[in-house]
Amino acid sequence: MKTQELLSRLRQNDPVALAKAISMVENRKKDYGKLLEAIYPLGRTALKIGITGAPGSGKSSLIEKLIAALKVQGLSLAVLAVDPSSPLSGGALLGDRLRMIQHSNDPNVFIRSIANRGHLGGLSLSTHEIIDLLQAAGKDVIIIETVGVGQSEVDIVNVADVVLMVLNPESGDEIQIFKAGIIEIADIFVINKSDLGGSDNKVAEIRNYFALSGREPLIFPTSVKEDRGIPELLAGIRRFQDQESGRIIDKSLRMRENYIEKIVVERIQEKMRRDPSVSALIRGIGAANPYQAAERILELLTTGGIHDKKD
Ligand SMILES: Nc1nc2c(ncn2[C@@H]2O[C@H](COP(=O)(O)OP(=O)(O)O)[C@@H](O)[C@H]2O)c(=O)[nH]1
Ligand SMILES: [Mg+2]
Repeated sequence: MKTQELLSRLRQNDPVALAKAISMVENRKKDYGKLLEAIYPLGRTALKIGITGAPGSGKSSLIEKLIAALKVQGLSLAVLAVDPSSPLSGGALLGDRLRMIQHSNDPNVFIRSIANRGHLGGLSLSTHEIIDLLQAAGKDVIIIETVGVGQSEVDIVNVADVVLMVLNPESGDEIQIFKAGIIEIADIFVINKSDLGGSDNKVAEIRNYFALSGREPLIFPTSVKEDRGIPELLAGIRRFQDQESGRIIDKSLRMRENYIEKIVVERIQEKMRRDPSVSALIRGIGAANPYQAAERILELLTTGGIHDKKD
């Protein structure tokens, strides 16, 4: 498929073209950059919902319920499951729950697991790019599930309009998330597994945390097991989207800044890898003095002295 044809099929929300475009971008295949450039300007953007929380808290189970509820509204949906890549396989694991939906072969729900090769410890650049491709395809809602550990959890704010943090009534995660300040990135708290009892305590704990700052946190108890609280949560997300629309626009400007920075860093790294004078510098003075070598490389960069081998 030629890039032009791929693009026009992508714009028609063709799942085969979408999958192909994503692979092309993930694997840095020839013309991937042209394809990404050509999808702009994006006609309209999707609501991007980030879902974070400890493994086992019920993120994938909740997503399955949210999808079922959004699907009946006739919306086109996508789910990205961001997994820390295994150093052995370099691949990503898709949660069982999501695998089930994927196998249901629903054309209105696009599900993709993406390995997080980690860009400066955060979400990899391709996560941003895949979200762009999904938006070009006209998805209405994109849900991004991150494994609730490490930097990808914090970086979710750079791709999501609204961040949900999933907690459980009995979990002791709070101490950790309070301490690490991760709690601050959440727009909405979901106390899932409320069927286990004790969710009131958890709600109080979160309210307490924010009492001093005067922030009124949005908290929704849910139970996937007993199918409770999902419509309320969805309404809460929509309300947040309406009431915070100004903040969401501000935030998307900052997200764009973060995205551009990631693109620039990647392009610089690519150029450095391809320039023989850089490796000569590294092997030469770099062995004796890494700081001097770095300065010289920066000099080459700023004076346009770095050249691709191909040039
Ligand atoms: N009791 C109870 N179990 C739940 C609920 N939601 C999810 N689970 C279970 O919790 C486990 C982890 O769920 P999963 O969605 O894979 O969690 P994730 O790792 O956060 O994506 C599964 O065994 C689910 O069946 C709930 O509301 N109540
Ligand atoms: Mg999961």
